[in-house]
Amino acid sequence: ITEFIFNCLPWRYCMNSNLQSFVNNCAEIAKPDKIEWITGNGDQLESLAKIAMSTGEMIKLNEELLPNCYLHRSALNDVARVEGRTYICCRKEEDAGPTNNWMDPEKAYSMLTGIFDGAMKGRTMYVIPYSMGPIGSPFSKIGIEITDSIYVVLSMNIMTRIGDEVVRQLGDSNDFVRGFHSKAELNEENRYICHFPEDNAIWSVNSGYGGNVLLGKKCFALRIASYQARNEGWMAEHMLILGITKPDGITRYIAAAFPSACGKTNLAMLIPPEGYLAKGYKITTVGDDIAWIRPKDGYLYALNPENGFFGVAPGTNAKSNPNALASTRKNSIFTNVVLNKDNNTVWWEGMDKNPPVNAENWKGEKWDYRDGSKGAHPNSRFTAPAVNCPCISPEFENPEGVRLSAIIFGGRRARTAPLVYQSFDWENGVFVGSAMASETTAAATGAVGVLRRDPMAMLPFCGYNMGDYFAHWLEIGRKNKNVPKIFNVNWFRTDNEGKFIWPGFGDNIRVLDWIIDRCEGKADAIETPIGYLPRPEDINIEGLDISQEALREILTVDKEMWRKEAADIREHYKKFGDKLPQELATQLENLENRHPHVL
Ligand code: OXD
Ligand code: MN
Repeated sequence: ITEFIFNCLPWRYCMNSNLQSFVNNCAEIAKPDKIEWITGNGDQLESLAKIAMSTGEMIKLNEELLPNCYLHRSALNDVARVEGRTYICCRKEEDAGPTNNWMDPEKAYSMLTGIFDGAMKGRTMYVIPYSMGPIGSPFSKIGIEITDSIYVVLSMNIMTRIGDEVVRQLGDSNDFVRGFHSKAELNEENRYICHFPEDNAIWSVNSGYGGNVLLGKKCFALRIASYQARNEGWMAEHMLILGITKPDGITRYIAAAFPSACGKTNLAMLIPPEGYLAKGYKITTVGDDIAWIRPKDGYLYALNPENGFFGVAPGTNAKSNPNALASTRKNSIFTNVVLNKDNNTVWWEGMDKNPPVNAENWKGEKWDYRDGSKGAHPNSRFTAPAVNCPCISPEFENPEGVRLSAIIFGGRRARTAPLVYQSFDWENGVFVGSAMASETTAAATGAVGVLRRDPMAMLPFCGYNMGDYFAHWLEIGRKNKNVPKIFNVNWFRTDNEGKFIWPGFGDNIRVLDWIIDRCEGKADAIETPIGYLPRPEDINIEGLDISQEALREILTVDKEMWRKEAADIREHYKKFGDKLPQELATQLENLENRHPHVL
């Protein structure tokens, strides 16, 4: 069948024999009725949207209020990343490491070939050429995703740069990531997200959830790319990138790693409070989820490989993140949110205080908010083009990336971690990142609110042995003289009633301000066993409703809690065995030893 199909293809696609044989092989296994190449052309995308509307896969929303926007509902059993079914398939189990599921590549290919066999019968197979990063940038990399889902095609069009131009850029090169996706029957039992870093390949089957199927995102830009980055001397990280412009008019750049659904999008799009705006502070967004970071002249430069935002909808509102909300007002796709039947728009918990009365919940059932049930799924999402974002950085398309002043780690910790601290140096910063912990969220299946160690927020995304990953971080610091300073933040400390102490959102600029001043040697700090902390008076709380006492509380290092923390890190480190770099073992000892003296 494939010979016939190829005869119908535009000639330029036939130029690259590697590409041809990849598509051929996938078609032979999945046996689609038809193959369609995605050119990126507007007419093609529009007609695909029409097909998706006719099958119910997408619901067109109000053209006046939400032009060119759609609602998509996933299968009920398919609403988040499935870490338990996500595999790194490399030849040696040790190379996947203790934090990844591992499968032997031969075994994985043979099992998956069985599941993919005939999975696209009666369907069209779409071939999406895409670039992670601006097309042609030396930072960028090309992928080809094969899929039988129009939702995937339209979402990839938002999240990446797709189409003919990418194929032209690829030329006859064999350097592309081979992504093979089929929703198959959306059967949970046969759902697999498998990565073959040694082959530049990803096979994803029986899911339609963004994080599992938009293969450019987590699968390529983090899992495969982290492996490539280690071999090639750069870094692929789960980080937002923002620019902070100070009253002096100079913009500094910060990258920050927080686990999924801990506010990366909110921090990346922060709007400073009035007083700060008046002084001339401004935040611009380079990225909200992924940073590809390369050393140059001893500095680190970061680029966002994505072209859109795949953000968590609940809690996004005109106050918490007006920029994200504005980004979703056209050319966007919403997944698993509430449908307002009166005006054909969408709603989610935390959007405003007026849930629609005539509405359908994320499952498509008639929904009455008064019965107390949630209308949107807690992991419901928007997929919005970056160009829509009012505060998108002028450097967003810069093919060289932006030079980083600081790297921030953070997570949700009701206790223990203070509002902010600075690591003693790069090596100590790597220690801080390696020990990062956060209470789990709805972004992945499993229990919510459980504390887990999530090093550099990469636990679910590191494509190789995490011990080697720590070593790679250390090496980057050794080889580059002007690496960013490393900090840790925690916006989520609660009081005895469980209420957040720090206001967060726009007021987080008060902390970023201290961070930048520290980078430039302009702010004071006190030395504690865990790093440098601001004194309460070093954080500007003008116009804030927080007492000095409360601020003092979130800026203290509790001796007992940190003793427990150190013991828990020791436990966490055990799983890396002799892959744990000696430097980090020493860092832990240093932390343990500093306690009796300083506290
Ligand atoms: C995401 C995630 O969707 O981390 O960004 O799960
Ligand atoms: Mn993420």
